[in-house]
Amino acid sequence: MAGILDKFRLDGKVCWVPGASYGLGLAYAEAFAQAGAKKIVFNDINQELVDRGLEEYKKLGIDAYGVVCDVTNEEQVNAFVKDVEEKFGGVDVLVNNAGIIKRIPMTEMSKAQWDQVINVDLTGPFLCSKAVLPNMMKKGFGKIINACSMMSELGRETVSAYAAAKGGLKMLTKNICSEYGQYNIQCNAIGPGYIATPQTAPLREKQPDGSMAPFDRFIRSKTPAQRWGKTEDLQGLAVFLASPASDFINGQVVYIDGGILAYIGQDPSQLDESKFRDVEGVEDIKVADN
Ligand code: NAP
Ligand code: GCO
Repeated sequence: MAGILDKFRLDGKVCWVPGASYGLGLAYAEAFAQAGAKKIVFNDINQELVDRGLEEYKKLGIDAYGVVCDVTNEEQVNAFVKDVEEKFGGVDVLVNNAGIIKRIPMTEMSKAQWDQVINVDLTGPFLCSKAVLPNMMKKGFGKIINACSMMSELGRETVSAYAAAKGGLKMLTKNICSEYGQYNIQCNAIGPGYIATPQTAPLREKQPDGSMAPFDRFIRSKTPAQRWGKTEDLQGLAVFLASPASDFINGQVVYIDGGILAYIGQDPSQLDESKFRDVEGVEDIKVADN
């Protein structure tokens, strides 16, 4: 008799994770493969990153398919989705993971910088979702998981474009749920807290004297767990939202933040560094600023 854990399996499913050469996207894809996914497909914005990703997947024993595709380029997105339909039968699970951030005070941010963030973080998920929905509607099955954020709920200095995009992505999640739930398509979002990846590496960089970055101390004071998240902390939720176990969950943002949104925080100067359960072994890939 099939047990409850079978509901968390992804057997036979083709999973597409844009921007999965490293970071959270790679972690999601690895988890999907372990949960039995038939094929992992991914894209990144240049061949060097795609090759890097293919290397990583090979090391993990995952036979992934990766090509260059910019999620802001509708022609490239549609060509990629058609390619996957012809090669592997179409996308069953889409995680709209690709994202950038620009940390610039709004009064100093150019329109071009604003547009770039909105294009990748909000228009990209629109284009990728629009491309996969027709096949999902035909099949009568589909999972779309958006990469929301603390900034889908909260603001902070210098991240106006990112927060606007992630807030919009929360509402796009609800709208895809509303419009396509009737086709047995579920659209939810993962709302990570502060996770140790290349995107947040600048926030954790040690000071010249070797002391902790002020923002690092600040985030630990806002997080009951007093630590940054690790990419593997999010794998279980990603598999859950991609699997039949979540078929009656739709339009939700599930926050996985170590308690940040529930906690007013404590005085950073009162933190006892000896108690920190540090995030070891996080490879902070130095990536050029987007
Ligand atoms: P990351 O380390 O910066 O990785 C983002 C990935 O997306 C990279 O592979 C990047 O490639 C790719 N990408 C960027 N622009 C793209 C485009 N136009 N087309 C295709 N791929 C593109 O980010 P992360 O920390 O893993 O985060 C992944 C997602 O989760 C993002 O949407 C982020 O906003 C969200 N998130 C992250 C955190 C966190 O604390 N890390 C928390 C909440 C939400 P390039 O290297 O070429 O840019
Ligand atoms: C920042 C961080 C955050 C995280 C994440 C939090 O500069 O505040 O990059 O935006 O990436 O989105 O959930």
